[in-house]
Parts: sequence; structure tokens; C-alpha cells
Amino acid sequence: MALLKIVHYPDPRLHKIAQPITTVDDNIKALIANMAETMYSAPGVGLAATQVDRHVRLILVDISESKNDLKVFINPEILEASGQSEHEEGCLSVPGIYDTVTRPERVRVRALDRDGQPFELEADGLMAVCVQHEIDHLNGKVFVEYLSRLKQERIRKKLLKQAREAM
Ligand code: GNR
Ligand code: NI
Repeated sequence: MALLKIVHYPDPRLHKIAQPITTVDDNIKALIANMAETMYSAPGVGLAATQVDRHVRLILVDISESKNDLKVFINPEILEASGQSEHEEGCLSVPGIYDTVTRPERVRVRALDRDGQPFELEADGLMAVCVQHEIDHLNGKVFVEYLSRLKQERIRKKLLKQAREAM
């Protein structure tokens, strides 16, 4: 297993569109293992392949307290979304930035699991937030894009400065 490097905003690679996975082969299984290790080590409650510069439609979520309930979603699709809810969000690709985002409150998601078997899940609360946040990553969207232009500009400058000072 290996820890993967997480791409930070405003890197243009975060805006690439991820491609569907055709076969859940050993490469994908290795990617899942490495992403899980990376997510738990961060620590984070979710991770999209886009964030580790792999542009395939794969996301992981584990919102459990004990960090032993890993959910793997391959080619996830939102079948239905309803309601509206505000939640404070953060992102491993936007370190140190937290802000409120409004999204649908409940979602029904279809995906393949780590064995390539289709499943459906109904989610609300943090699970619904995370699944939507992660699927956004696969579509090249970062949560800061829901904030005002002014906030986005401030975040961009702050993270560019951070990256410069880390050199
Ligand atoms: O670890 C994470 N926490 C989080 C908190 C509120 C809403 C979304 C998230 S996802 C984030 C990990 C991450 O960046 N996933 O893409
Ligand atoms: Ni994120």
C-alpha cells in the first residue's frame, strides 16, 4: 500500500472530468486500497480519485466514528435528489478552508461496489453531503465553486501563497 499525493486547489487537474471504469481489475483494486490508506491517514471522510490525480469515476466515503465502514462507489450516479440543506464543508484539496454549502438534503445513488456489483443507497445528513461533494470532484467541481467569486478569489490567493511558502 502507499500514501498518494493529494492535489491542492487551484490546481487545474481538479477540473478534469473523470472517465467511467469499465472493469474492476487489479489496478482499480490497488487504487482503492491506496486511496483508503490516504483518506484515513489525512484524515478525511471521503476521497475522489480526481484528488489523487487519477481521473476515473471512483469515490470512497467513510463517515463512521470508528473508521471501519468504508463505502466504495464506482461510476456513481445520483438517481434522485430532494430537499435542501446547509452544511459546513471542508476538502482535503482545499486545506484549512471551511464554509457553508447548500445542497439537496437526500439523494438516491446507484454505483458499483468494489467487486463490480451494482447497488443503490439512500443517503441523508453527512452521507448525502459527502457523496455529492465526491461526485462533484469527478465532474471537475470543487466545493469553493459554490461560494461567492470574492471568496473564491481570496481562497485561491491564500492557497497559492501557502504553496509558495511550502517550497
Ligand atoms: O474530509 C472531508 N470532510 C468533509 C466535511 C464536510 C463535507 C465534505 C467533506 S469531504 C472531505 C474530504 C474530501 O475532500 N473529499 O473530497
Ligand atoms: Ni473534497
